[in-house]
Amino acid sequence: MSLPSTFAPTFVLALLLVSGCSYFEVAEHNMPAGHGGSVEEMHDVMHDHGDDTPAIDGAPETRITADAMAFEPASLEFAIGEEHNLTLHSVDILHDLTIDEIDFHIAADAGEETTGGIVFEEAGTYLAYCAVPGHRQAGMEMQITVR
Ligand SMILES: [Cu+2]
Repeated sequence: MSLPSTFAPTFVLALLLVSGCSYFEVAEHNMPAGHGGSVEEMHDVMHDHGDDTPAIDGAPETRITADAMAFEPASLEFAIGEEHNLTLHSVDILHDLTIDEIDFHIAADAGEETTGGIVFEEAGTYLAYCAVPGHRQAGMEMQITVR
């Protein structure tokens, strides 16, 4: 008996919640709060492990430029156990630098740079690449030698 009288208010409340929610999302997307959001969204699409690898305090830094589907330099060398920061500077569009074996990932949008720390515990040859769809296939790979 009481079903019709409770159904209507519940339905209206649900509508309000849904419309309130989507309005808030739209407003948030239109906020001029930098363009870091686009990189974060790409992360969510491309990776399930999310955020940039943090930098290591006080470690030496190597700068890497990403431009026109290539990394510069195209190869690097490190010692086993050496703490090092890699800074990725993207010139043209969103790029990232991914090293699967050490779960390393940093991304930089056009004109931005991002720094993340690396430590390799085992000697060998590692392949770093850009995980933005199509970029690795276009040649965005870098060889890292650890000895
Ligand atoms: Cu790229």
